[in-house]
Amino acid sequence: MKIESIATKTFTDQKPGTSGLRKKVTAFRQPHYLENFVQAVFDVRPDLQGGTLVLGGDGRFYNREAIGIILRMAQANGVGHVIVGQGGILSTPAASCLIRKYRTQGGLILSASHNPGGPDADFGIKFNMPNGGPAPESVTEAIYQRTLELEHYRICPPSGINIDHLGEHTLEGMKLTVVDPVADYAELMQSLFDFKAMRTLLASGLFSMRFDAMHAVTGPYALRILEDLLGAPEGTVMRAEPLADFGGVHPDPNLVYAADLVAVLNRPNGPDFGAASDGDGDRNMILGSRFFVTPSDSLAIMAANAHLLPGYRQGIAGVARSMPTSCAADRVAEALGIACHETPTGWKFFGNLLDAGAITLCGEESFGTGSDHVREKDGLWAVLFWLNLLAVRRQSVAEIVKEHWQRFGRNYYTRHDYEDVDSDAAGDLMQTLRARLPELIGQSFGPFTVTAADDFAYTDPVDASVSTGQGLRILFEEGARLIFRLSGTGTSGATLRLYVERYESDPGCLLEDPQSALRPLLELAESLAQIQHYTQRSQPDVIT
Ligand code: G16
Repeated sequence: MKIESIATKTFTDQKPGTSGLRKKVTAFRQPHYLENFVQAVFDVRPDLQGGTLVLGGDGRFYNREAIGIILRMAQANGVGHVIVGQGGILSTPAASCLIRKYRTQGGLILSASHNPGGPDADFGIKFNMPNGGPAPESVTEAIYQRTLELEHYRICPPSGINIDHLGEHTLEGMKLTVVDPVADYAELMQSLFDFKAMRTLLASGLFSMRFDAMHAVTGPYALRILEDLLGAPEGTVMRAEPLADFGGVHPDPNLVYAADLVAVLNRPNGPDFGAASDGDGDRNMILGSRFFVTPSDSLAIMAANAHLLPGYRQGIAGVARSMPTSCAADRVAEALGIACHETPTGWKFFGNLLDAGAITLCGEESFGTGSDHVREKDGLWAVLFWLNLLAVRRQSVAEIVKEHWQRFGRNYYTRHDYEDVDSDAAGDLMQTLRARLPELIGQSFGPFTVTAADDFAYTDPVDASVSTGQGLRILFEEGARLIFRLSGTGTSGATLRLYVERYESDPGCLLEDPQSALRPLLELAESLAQIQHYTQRSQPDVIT
């Protein structure tokens, strides 16, 4: 076997963020850039030598080229077996499913998630561990350190293997299996949910749904599961064909970027249930007829109802949410007598808790929910969870949510994003506010009295690792919170996220518009942090 050792130069910007290395396609296409990062992964994960690697991505621009390069590098680095999705396609949760099912030594997932695709848009790569979850900070840091010192990478010449052909291929020194990207994942979903009940609901003539795949990776998954296996009528899945540039749409399932779906659900006599997923299929948005379910509420409602679904009939061990996610799930956990863990933003922080059996469900405000079935958040899983729930409870989405608020109270919640802000200005805002935090404690601002203010730090209860600098929190009496964070997933400038929450238990005050219910806190956030001054924006780019 011919192995070439290619001289590379050091790149200083390959530090993974919230979820792997995300950069512009133009950065990844610089000579040796992708190769440098991939070689660092092989160097810090020696188990891959002679081991099995799962490989796939969300089909965005540069996916196929990158898969070709990684296959040649895997061969040169002595990987024994690569399992690749047909055409290089794997949704992020499906990749996690394959890593776990075939007990592999890990996986490389190519995606910039909800960020746009195309030659001038975004790309990304991350390594997932043998448990199927994103590498923890200790591993991403080791990969980063290795990228800084690498001088050569190893690569074989192109093999001419066609990754569109299903089945086993033998390359010199390495086995390659091209798998149907959907089959194993669909089988896992059938083990968790009551497909018969969902089929009955969809065939009843009393219910209809729409799923927006946003021209991203979930198209083939949704077509197979919703239309083929569950019998939903053709056309239920909209924008089903995965495209390298996502058809020019921003594949982020929220009220702004999935506006077409929202419009369908807002029509008189529109569908009863609507859902969307993102570029790589791990995020979800849940809608009812003229009704939006916040991801934080969705997690709480899942926790309160999990026992109604086959995969969770025995109850849930515990629940976890990221720190900026609303505290709605905490109230359910308390009622169920189970623990609710608060972790930093980033799915990787749930991994240890899931592996230890401390939690069954977890979720984030950033449109991510999941369970112990894989080690990634899972968009279609969340959609099936809700569909199964609707089939069991035979109520509308809005009725289920409103009943939940009546029982547990409502955590009014919103997130305001200021995108592509000047990085220095965003840093200054955070630094100035951080310095003011100690003096805020005990102060009252109108009806709000500050009980605590800090820069969130987390000690993992399983391995005692510590993560600091995870977001500025200002906590008020009676469950109100203001949180400021800089995103770790953007690819240009800085994105400031402001998260605002207030708890309401008065049964007569549960149906207000969140933006008005939270207005006084939003004004307080502006006066404390001078957002307009630092960002030079009069309003956020995205409100969810
Ligand atoms: C990633 C992470 C999530 C995180 C989200 C937003 O999601 O996996 O855990 O909540 O980014 O992170 P940030 O606020 O730092 O931008 P995805 O869907 O992009 O992989």
